[in-house]
Amino acid sequence: MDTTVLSPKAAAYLQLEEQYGAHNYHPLPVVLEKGEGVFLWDVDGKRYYDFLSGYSAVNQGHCHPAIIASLIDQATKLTLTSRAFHNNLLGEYEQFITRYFGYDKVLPMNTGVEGGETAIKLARRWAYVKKGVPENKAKVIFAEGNFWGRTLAAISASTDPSSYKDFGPFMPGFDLVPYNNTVALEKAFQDPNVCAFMVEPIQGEAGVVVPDEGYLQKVRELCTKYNVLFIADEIQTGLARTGKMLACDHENVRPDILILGKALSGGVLPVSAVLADDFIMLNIQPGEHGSTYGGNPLACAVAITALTVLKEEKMTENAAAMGELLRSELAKLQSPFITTIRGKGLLNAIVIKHDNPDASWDLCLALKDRGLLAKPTHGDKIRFAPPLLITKEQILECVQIIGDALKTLA
Ligand code: IF1
Repeated sequence: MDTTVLSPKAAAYLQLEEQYGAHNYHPLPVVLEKGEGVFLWDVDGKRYYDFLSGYSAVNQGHCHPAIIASLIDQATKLTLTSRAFHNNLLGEYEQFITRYFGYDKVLPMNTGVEGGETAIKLARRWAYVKKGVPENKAKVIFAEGNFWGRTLAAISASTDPSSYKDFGPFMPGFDLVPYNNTVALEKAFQDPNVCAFMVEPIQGEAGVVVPDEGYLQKVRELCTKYNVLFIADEIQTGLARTGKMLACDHENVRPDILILGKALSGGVLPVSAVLADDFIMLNIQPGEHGSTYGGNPLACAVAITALTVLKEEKMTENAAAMGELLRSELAKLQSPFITTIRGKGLLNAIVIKHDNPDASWDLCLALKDRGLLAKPTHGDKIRFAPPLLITKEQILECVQIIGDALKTLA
């Protein structure tokens, strides 16, 4: 039950969206107009801690000054050339990001889902050109519970009816195995036409599902053994979010194809990237893939700074430390309504147990009233993922807010 009383100013904004916008979301009843670091302000000047970070697109904090400075500086010079012509930013960015992550090449795109589509096209092309899979027979394996976007290919891999129902027919050549299950994965790899396994190192949308220690190492071993490309979707887990630069780094595994997005621009504009070595990347010839905005100079300038500040401001280390603190302080609450606290670094979720099916939503409303913004995922899970520059004092204040809000569920 939504107990929110919106100010007339805020209500007017919601009315505009109700009347003129598609109803493809059900946002929390709050209207924001300013963001800085870990904080957001609504149109009435109320301040909130952001515990969603734009679904991990704002790892560096809202409107990070260095990222905004790069945006403004480049915006006054050149924003888009298309790839019909060269520009003075793309090559520098490509060198920067490939050295940063240790791959031969990068294919720059815009949204995360475009990164996923690009990775699958690269894998299929490699299958036909290098692995010898018969044309149109390449298969890609995904894990149940995956989420990699909203395109027809992405929802073709989905096991969530709210993503795929009544959007068929679906993409052929996709198969599913249970997440965190390498026995089922090895069984799927018996098919010689399998060219890739695309997987999130931690499943975000599914509710921050952390696989067993050693899962990623076993995935790496099996992909190598059966000549299957390991595609890591690090769009949500990458870029310091889980307390390592990449979530794959927790197990020291190197995917064959790495997909990045979201915080690659620090939440400033859509920037995604697909990284791979030459034996995969060079199977696509000029004119066979691309996008209008892919690799635009504005995105290149912003992404270089977004990546730089992650290291300069030691956000990986802070995410690891603050994540430990958050989980341990949440556990100390000993709330009867929390059954599980899970996550790595500052990608966390709690699982709520309550007779009221709207308890998670009601808790998020109570958190909002107390100055903290979070949103449920899949009913009973609430993601807690603040920007990675959050301090110890702020974590402790937020746990206080969470503890106070939990009492309203009694
Ligand atoms: C929405 C979810 C999160 C992603 C992973 C690829 C993409 C995403 C692991 C595609 C995008 C976004 C999409 C957004 C909400 C958010 C989300 F709830 F939908 F699933 F984070 F968990 N791989 N996730 O998480 O990237 O094309 O959106 O740039 O669609 O509501 P995109």
